[in-house]
Amino acid sequence: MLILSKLLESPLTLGQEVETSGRFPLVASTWPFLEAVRAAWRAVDSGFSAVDAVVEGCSTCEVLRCDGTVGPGGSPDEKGETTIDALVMDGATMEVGAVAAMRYVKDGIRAARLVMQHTEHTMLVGEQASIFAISMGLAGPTNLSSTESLEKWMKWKKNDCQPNFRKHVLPLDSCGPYHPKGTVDLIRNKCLMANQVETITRRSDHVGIDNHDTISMAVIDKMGHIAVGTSTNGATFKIPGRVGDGPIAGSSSYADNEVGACGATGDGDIMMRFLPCYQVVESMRLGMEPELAAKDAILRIARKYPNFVGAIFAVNKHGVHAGACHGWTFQYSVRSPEMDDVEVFTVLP
Ligand code: SD4
Repeated sequence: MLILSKLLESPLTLGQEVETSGRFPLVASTWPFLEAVRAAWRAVDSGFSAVDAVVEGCSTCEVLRCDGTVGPGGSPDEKGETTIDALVMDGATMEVGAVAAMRYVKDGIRAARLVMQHTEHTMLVGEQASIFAISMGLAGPTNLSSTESLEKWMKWKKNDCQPNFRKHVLPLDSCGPYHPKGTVDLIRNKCLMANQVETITRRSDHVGIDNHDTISMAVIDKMGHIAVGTSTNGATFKIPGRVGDGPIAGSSSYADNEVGACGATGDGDIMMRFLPCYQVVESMRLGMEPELAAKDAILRIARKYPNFVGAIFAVNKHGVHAGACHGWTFQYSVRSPEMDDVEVFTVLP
C-alpha cells in the first residue's frame, strides 16, 4: 500500500515500468465498445505501446462497425457517401496524426498513425489523405457505403432531405441546390436568437442515442505512457467536405503523459469550438480531479449551447477516471488490471 501511494505521488518516469502499481495498463473508451477495449487491452497487456494499443482498439471498432455506425458503412453525407475522420496522439511526444473527410479508405486510425509516424504534418484531408494512405500501404480505393447507409440515405432523400445541416438557405423544405436566403448580415442581426434555437433543435435529430458513430479511446501502457485516438464517420447527412471534431487534437481527444487523457463524443460541430479535451487535460494539470474537470468542460459548452448533445471521459495519469455528459445518458468503458473484463460506467446528464 505504501509502495502504491508513493508511486501515485511521484510523476511517472519515462521508461520505468509501473505495472506493479496495479492500475496499469489501462484502457478507456467512449460507449460500451467492449470488443474494441478488449483488443486494446490484449495489445497493451502483452507489452505493446499505448499508441499501438489505441490503434488496435479503434481499428477493431472500424472493422466491427461498432453500433453499426463507426468506420465504413455509417453516416452517409448529403450525397450518400461515407467519409472518415480519425486522430491519434502520443502523449509522450505530443505528436499527432490525423485524417479528415478521408474518402475510399476504411482504415481511419491506421491512416492517422501513418500521418503521425511518416510525415512532419499533423493532418491530411479528403482525397489527398486517401492517396497518401493508399501509397503508404493501406487498402483502397474502396467504396465506404453499406446497404444500411444507402438505405438510410435514400429514405432521407425521399423525405425531402430533412433534417439537414443547412441554415439561412432556400429551399427550406426540399433538397438543394441551395442558395443563401436574403442578405445574411440582415438575417444575422434580426434573428440571432430564433435561428440559434432552430438550428440546435434540428441538430439534436442528427446525434442521438442510436447514432454513436464515434470511438474515442485512451490507453496508459505499462511504462505509464499515454495515447489517445478517435475514429468516426462524423454526422449523418453532413454537407460533403464537413470535418467534425474527430481529427481535431484537444477536441475529440487529447493526451499528455504529465497529466492524463480525455476522449469525447457528441455534436462535433459545436464541441470543436471549445476544445473540451484540451480543457479537461489542462484543468487536471491545474489540480482538478477528473470528474470535476470533465463536468467543467461540458458546462462551458452547455452555458453557450444549452441544447447541445455531448459527452466526455477523463483519465488522469494515475488511472483515476470519470465521465460527464449533456443532453443524453453516456456510457464509457474501462479495463484495468483489477478488473476481470471490461467494465461499463454510466453517467447521467
Ligand atoms: C462528429 N463527434 O463528427 C462526432 C459524432 C459523434 O456520436 O460523436 N457521434 O461530430
